[in-house]
Amino acid sequence: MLRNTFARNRGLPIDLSVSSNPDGATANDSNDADSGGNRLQNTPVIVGVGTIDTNTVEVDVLVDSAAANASYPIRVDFYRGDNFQAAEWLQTLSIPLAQAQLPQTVVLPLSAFDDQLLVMTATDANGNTSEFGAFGIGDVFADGFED
Ligand SMILES: [Ca+2]
Ligand SMILES: [Ca+2]
Ligand SMILES: [Ca+2]
Repeated sequence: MLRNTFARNRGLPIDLSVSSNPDGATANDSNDADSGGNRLQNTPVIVGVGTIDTNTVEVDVLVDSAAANASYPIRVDFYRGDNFQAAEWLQTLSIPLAQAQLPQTVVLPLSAFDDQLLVMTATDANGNTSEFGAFGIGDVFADGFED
């Protein structure tokens, strides 16, 4: 399922739940101790925005999954988003066990925000993929970049 596009789906392209029924967006829980489909793997969250230049943007991404609750390394896939769907795969980050629950800095093409949203998934080493996490361009420019 990784690196595919999901633009033709209706509703959430990935919807994890405790039961077998879709239940809409599932909130992240601290340390990711919850269980259910795909262990209810927490979605990646952007916790900081760094240098922005003409072509790239630096972001800090965090996956709040304790080592006991997910199999490391955890991979994070970044997509140019479109209406909360993943329109185009951009790049992958691997978070090793030694970096569990620590923010990771990645440099993304500014084109990641061409359709306003950066979309991310986290997948643990056992193939448990999270729901989509999204981060908006408005959040980037609200983070002290505006003049
Ligand atoms: Ca859900
Ligand atoms: Ca969770
Ligand atoms: Ca969990």
